Amino acid sequence: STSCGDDKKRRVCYYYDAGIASADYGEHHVMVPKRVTMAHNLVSAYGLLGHMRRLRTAPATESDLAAFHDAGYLALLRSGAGDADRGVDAAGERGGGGFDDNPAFDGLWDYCLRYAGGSLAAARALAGDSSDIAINWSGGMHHACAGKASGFCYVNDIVLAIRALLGRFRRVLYVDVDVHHGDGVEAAFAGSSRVMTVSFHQHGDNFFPESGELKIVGKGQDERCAVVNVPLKKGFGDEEYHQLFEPIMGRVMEVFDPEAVVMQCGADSLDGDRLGSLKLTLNGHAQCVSFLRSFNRPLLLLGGGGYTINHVASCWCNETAVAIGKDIPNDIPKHGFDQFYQNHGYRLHYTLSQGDKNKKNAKYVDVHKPSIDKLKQQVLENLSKLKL
Ligand code: ZL4
Ligand code: CA
Ligand code: ZN
Repeated sequence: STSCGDDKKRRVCYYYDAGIASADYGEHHVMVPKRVTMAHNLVSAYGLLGHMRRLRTAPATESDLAAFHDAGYLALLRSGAGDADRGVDAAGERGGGGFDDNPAFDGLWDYCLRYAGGSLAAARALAGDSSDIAINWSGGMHHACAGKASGFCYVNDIVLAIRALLGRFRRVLYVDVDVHHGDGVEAAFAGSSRVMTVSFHQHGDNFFPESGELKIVGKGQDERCAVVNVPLKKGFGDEEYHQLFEPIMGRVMEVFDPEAVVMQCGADSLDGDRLGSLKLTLNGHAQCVSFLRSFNRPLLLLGGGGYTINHVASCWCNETAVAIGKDIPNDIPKHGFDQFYQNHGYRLHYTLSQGDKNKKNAKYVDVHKPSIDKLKQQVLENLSKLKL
């Protein structure tokens, strides 16, 4: 069970659209939208639905998406749906780096409208003050740009949600714990002093998308640019992560003092992820949520990456419980999807045996551990120089 920062209850609303599960990136693709259904089934099996207001399923409209995306790109996305031979990168450009990352598949347009609709409905619930915390685990697609798909993301629901929040709140903080750099959201708000973006991510060895290095503020950079990046090394686990997360986010809350917080809870920063090489436990990941929750500002929780799908489902179910402020038992209740958790003895909090990859990454951590304090100091110093 996870400590919840404080015992005060929150009004939580929750978005789930069963139509998301039918989205299929292709047989061998690593992104599996059905993981959101698995998370939902766990949430339901643990009896958490009774503690939240369920948001009405409401796909976004094309004009909702046009608040950020180029009309030409949206037309391509809409028409490209169902044409499996065509990628939707760089306005239809063929080949190139990300072609297989972002396939055009049957029902793609509908999928985009549904996950974006969830993040918009959740943002509107916070803006209308009907909830303290709003959840959409199918959102969090942080790489999508105004005119192109990137990194499995076609429509940037996060940018749309933040824009909706800006109609009501003066300053919105974005925090991204996905193992990848939140480049699309950062780029969308880099010129705005009303939105600060913070991303923690694995960095180095050409890890996608390669951006998000630590920036030294004041050296040719725009000092008003409220961008914070915390590049991490392979193998970093709970201890290394939280040596950075709490001090940095504590200072961010002080200096930026946001009226609302949007958190991308990508579960690919967990130990044993198929793509990421960080080693957060379920509790280490959830501690990020409970820490931000403890500041008691309107909080939007979104999904994101996560490629070992039973870990993803466990993670987001656990974080739904954290949002509500309810402890749940480690033994997974019997339900239709429980065979997925058999390899972990039907336990939510899984432990992994030390594989080869883990041993290699452990050596990496030893080399980089001494530099964590220096990284922290640099980020804190940058924060003190920001002119907001
Ligand atoms: C796959 O097996 O690093 C896609 C993607 C499809 C199926 C069959 C095709 C095989 C791993 C990844 C060839 C695919 C080659 N299939 C894809 C530079 C790359 C060029 C494209 O969590 N190839 C690009 C994107 C990253 C690259 C990560 C994270 C999203 C998020 C938020 C996006 N792209 C190399 C890869 C597979 C695949 C297996 C893959 N792609 C792993 N990392 C990437 O931040 C949701
Ligand atoms: Ca990140
Ligand atoms: Zn990711």
